[in-house]
Amino acid sequence: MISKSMQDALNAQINLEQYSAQLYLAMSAHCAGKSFKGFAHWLTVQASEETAHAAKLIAFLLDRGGRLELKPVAAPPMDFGGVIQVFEQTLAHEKSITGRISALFEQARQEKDYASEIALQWYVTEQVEEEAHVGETVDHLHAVGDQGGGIWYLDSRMGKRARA
Ligand code: OFO
Repeated sequence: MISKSMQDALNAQINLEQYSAQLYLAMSAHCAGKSFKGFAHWLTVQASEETAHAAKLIAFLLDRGGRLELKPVAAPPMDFGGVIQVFEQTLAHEKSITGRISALFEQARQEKDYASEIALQWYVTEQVEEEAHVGETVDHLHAVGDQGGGIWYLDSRMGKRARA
């Protein structure tokens, strides 16, 4: 049986993963509004991954006999600036999520909750991948700037991301 403190922490993380999905859908709509259909597509796929991250945590919580407490999901912003700013904000968000996952992992370790620790390892690895991909996109965006042909090339490349 999972501890009350770990149950609360996992419920909070589920809410954050759901917020991440909302945030990326809002960013996707923002990019689509600027006719950057490829960046919009990439962010929609990212939003569905975030929903899957929440679902995976929910399944784990229930398997441990925990209680799911869904809370209202905060509304994301509607304006994000240019595409470079969109992906800079994505990177900042992912870094903050990495911090939350690390804190959860530490809590599991302190509580000697080995099952949670092992489940959270997947999220630790996932965050490395997320930060690496988004960080690379930010570098590419800085290299091409937000004017000229380079950004349209990047847009078409981002549009090729396979659906999760
Ligand atoms: Fe769930 O990894 Fe991004 O936020």
